[in-house]
Amino acid sequence: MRPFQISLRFIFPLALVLGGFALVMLPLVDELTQRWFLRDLDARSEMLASSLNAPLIDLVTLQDADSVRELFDRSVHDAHVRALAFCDASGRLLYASAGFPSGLGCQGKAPEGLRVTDSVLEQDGLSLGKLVLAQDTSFIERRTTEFRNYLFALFLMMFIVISALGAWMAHWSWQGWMRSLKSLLRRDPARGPMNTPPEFRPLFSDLRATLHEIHVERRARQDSPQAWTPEKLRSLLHDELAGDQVLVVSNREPYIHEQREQGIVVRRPASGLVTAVEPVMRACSGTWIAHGSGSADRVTVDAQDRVSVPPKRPAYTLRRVWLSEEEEQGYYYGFSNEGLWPLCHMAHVRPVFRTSDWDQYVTVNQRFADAVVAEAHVDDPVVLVQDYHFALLPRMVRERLPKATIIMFWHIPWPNPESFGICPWREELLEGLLGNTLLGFHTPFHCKNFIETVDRYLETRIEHEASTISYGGELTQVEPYPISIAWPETEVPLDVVQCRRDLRDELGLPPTHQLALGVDRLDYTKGIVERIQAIDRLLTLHPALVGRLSLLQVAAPSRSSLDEYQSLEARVRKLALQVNQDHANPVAPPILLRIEHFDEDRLACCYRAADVCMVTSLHDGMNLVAKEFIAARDDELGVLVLSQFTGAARELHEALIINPYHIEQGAQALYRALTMPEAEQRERMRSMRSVVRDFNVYRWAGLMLLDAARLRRRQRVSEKIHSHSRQGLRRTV
Ligand code: ADQ
Repeated sequence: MRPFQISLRFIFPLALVLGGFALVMLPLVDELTQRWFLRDLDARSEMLASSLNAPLIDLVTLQDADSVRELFDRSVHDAHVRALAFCDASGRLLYASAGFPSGLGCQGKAPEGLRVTDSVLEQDGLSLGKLVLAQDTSFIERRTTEFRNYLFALFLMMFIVISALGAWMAHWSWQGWMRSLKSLLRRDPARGPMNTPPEFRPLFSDLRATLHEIHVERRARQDSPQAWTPEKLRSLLHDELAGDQVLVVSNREPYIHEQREQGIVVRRPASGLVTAVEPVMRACSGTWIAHGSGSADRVTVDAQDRVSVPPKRPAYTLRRVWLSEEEEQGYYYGFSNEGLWPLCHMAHVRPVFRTSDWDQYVTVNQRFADAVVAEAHVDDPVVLVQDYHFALLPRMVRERLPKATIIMFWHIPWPNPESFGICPWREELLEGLLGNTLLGFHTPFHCKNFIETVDRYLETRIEHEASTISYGGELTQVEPYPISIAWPETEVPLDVVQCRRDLRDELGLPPTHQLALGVDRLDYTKGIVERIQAIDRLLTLHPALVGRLSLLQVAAPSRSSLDEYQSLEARVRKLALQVNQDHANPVAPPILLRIEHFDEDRLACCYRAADVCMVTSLHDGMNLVAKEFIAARDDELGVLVLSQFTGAARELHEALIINPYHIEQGAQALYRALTMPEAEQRERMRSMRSVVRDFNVYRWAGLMLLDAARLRRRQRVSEKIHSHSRQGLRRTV
């Protein structure tokens, strides 16, 4: 059908052109042929007249009427000469051949179908009279019509032949394109750029990249997101990974036991990673292996270094791994946070690489890999490795448990190959990561950067369209899985009005005081300095807001033993002080800086009490604060100002998106947020809430585990095939 439609697009213009051409040409051709025939007749009549001239003069002079008539009758045998006559000088008809029209005479008008010409006969300069020739012209009309018909038939034939040829070519080309496109869509590995039709070659990689993006997006949209709940995740684990052991490895533990004056307390760390992985562990009752960092951690574990968590309603096992101070310094603070963290974030802080840190990184990765092997009571557990602290662990586990399904999620951005290339141990890190079965990033862009980095520094085979990397005979699938939060379950929600009042009371602010909120770990990637500068700029531009607006910045202390973080804290404190001095007023300081960890409920209350939430990261894998703010706002009010350099900006299009480096722009966005009508706030918030509710953390984990289950099934089938063929071979031998 499609080639036929394409052909019609060609046939219609062709018919118009040929039809128009025929309309113009046919009358012209008619006229031309008539003129040719008449000229031919005239030439013939001249020839006849000159051949009759001499005998006729003799016979007329002799007045031999019979001979004249005989001469005339002989001459009219020419097909086109109907009759001949002779008129004397006075115009009297003297002789005429048989068939000379009676009424014609010497001066008469020729009837239709006849052409009359005459030729003067002279003797010695004296006119004897004239020879009259009557020629039949009816054949001219007949032949012209015939010629016109032939010509018309020729045009018609041309039209039919060209149309048929065009339709055939369209059909043939269409079939070829469709075949190529289908094999591209089918991701036919045999169809590399060289086997693609030449017209597709320039588009080949674009087409494949686009197809992959469409595939990812379609998969994201088609998986009935509303249905992703803890129950669905549980039943997925039950259906897809029934009986399989699930182990999680992360640096940060989900529960920290601290020794305080009043006794042992349990703390949950401020970490996006913990927020995201905890619901998975609750759902699958597995084992979480993490660094025991709390002062009371050792006294709360059993003989195998295990403790059941969450403390109030135990659902899974936490296995603690102990690190010496030196190890923690080198592996965690050194290589992970002074090396890899700045290496992967474009925040203009230089990475520091020390061999001693690297050595500790290798040792600790091995320690955790040993713990995984020790905790595994099957030979093919599902191991979920979290983050950049364990780039080497996947290969270490793979060497000891070759059948394990190792899934790793990289929670921070992946830089471009040039940036990554400055790491002295880049090949080792990449080899470690290629021990994974599945490697996840937040965005397709980070996946692309990773694949390009591998391509640059290792000898691998990369299938871009399938997003797989083959290294040393093993396959790693690289996919984007945008992380999210657990949508708050419908317990009795906190009252927004109450939260607004309570928080303002606590901060000593008037009830109508406008509040912007920042919640982060105190990290240089989060753009806290730029946020305070934007407030400063706003108050300079709109002095009427002084005393009516404050930024509550809640910054959880983080990595505070590192110089870079200490100087950040000092800078933030100094800047806050400066801004508060510059815009001093009797009502409230513009910057309310709280460098402390807030518990979950207190944080939820802050989100609800705020008019604006400011997420101004200079670079961020995802940023969960943005999503937590949205989830907390069941009143559908409040505005999110969001940095374009966060993964979240790819999903939350209704936020006010800013470039945090552009302080002026940040101030303008903040002003727009503070003055935004409620109707617009509702519209934006409603739309973002539906995104965050549907694309929640259960879906993040679910999609990753579904992919892992699919890869696991594939691996089991191929193992069966191998073992059958080995048995067959043995029998044959
Ligand atoms: P983080 O860099 O830690 O996470 P983010 O995603 O914002 O950044 O998560 C921070 C978490 O800590 C949030 O759950 C937040 O509520 C909590 N938090 C922050 N400050 C707090 C405070 N003062 N008191 C209490 N809680 C606080 C890394 C990557 C991110 C990625 C996550 C998840 O850097 O890009 O989104 O992992 O993959």
